[in-house]
Amino acid sequence: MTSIKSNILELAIFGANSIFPQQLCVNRPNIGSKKEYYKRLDKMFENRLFTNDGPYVQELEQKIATYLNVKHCILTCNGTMALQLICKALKLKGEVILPSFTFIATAHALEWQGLTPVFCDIKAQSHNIDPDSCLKLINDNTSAILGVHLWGRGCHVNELVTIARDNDLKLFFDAAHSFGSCYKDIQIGGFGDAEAFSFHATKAFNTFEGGAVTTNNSDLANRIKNLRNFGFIDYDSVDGLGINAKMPEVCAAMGLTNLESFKITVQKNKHIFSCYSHYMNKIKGLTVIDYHDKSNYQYVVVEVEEKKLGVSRDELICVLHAENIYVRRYFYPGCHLMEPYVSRNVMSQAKMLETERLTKKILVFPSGFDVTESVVKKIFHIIEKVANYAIEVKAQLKTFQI
Ligand code: T4K
Repeated sequence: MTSIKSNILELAIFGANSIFPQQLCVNRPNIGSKKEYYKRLDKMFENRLFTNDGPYVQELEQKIATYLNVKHCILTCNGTMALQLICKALKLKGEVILPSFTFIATAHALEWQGLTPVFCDIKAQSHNIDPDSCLKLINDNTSAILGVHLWGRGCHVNELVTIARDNDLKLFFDAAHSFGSCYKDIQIGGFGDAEAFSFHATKAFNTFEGGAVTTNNSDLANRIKNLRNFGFIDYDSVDGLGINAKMPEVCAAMGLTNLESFKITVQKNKHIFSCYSHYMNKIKGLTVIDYHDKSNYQYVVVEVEEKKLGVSRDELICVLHAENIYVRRYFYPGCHLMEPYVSRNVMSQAKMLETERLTKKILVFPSGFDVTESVVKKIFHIIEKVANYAIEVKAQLKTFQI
């Protein structure tokens, strides 16, 4: 009894100090060589070219297109805008089908373009859009399918290509998580009509804030380039309703710098991912979601089985947050259960059985350069204690406020 007590008393929910003095976060930004970055900034200050398709933007576009093996890369101010530019350039109307299990920006981008997001379910194993669920939602108002390569795992591209072709629909992808990832050994970036990347600070490859549209369609690329810059087609003529979606030079300079160290970032991510897999999969009730294709390994996603672990996903979050381990329950509760969509009774459109099951089980763990094998080991020991003393932990959490 004494050893049981001393063991659980080491947990912060029982009053001990948090195991980590500072918050350990999901996806801390990766930073390449600061020296190289500052050199680029010095040059930018000398040139006084800060934005509007500057030299760093052009250089980064060309380097990304080469790296992703796609004809065109158009950099944008963020991933949400990249999605919106694709919608506008493809002249989409009416309804667009997308998975509910995604970051809310995927749906909001459609809504901002006056389109109606229609949510479909996902496949349990892949966490990605279920083509059968998608097929059932197609009607005369549907203009496109928007697949999401969640966690940097390619979604069911081949099946979606067939559905889009057979139903005369546009097909595009939210590749926000997927820079450097593959679908069936092919680099993500050239699938469908276009793909949208996010280069937000939390992504494997970041430009502080930023994003890109990639496509093999030259006409579409031209239209997107013009739309990104207010609709200007030359020095002073405008041919349509454009917007300001440009990436500034400071961000492109960060992108060029981070691209140089991207290989190291992925190696480091892969190492940390394998540490998590090694330790967490030892705990009954935790399963680390594996990557089958080449990936950037940015997201460490774990499914929590309450019956086997002894505590629920949300109880585990309370314990870990008290220890300064800031796990996240991305993308709870699913877009269809968030405003403005939940008030529209979109639930009648499709059953979201897998989405709703998964959003109650998922935990994303801290990753990035703060996380080392010894950090993962410490996290493992905390969860091991939780599993071993689940009854005591549950009882304590009833009185505990975070
Ligand atoms: N589609 C999908 C599937 C997406 O996941 C996203 C964005 C988009 C589209 C839209 O792309 P963008 O328009 O954002 O380019 C974050 C990001 O803001 C968001 O970009 C990302 N997905 C989403 C999955 O995660 P939050 O609300 O979780 O961010 P926040 O501020 O809580 O940051 C997460 C953790 O990262 C924190 O615990 C601390 C750490 N962090 C964050 C920032 C910004 C840092 O350590 N340093 C930082 O500078 O949304």
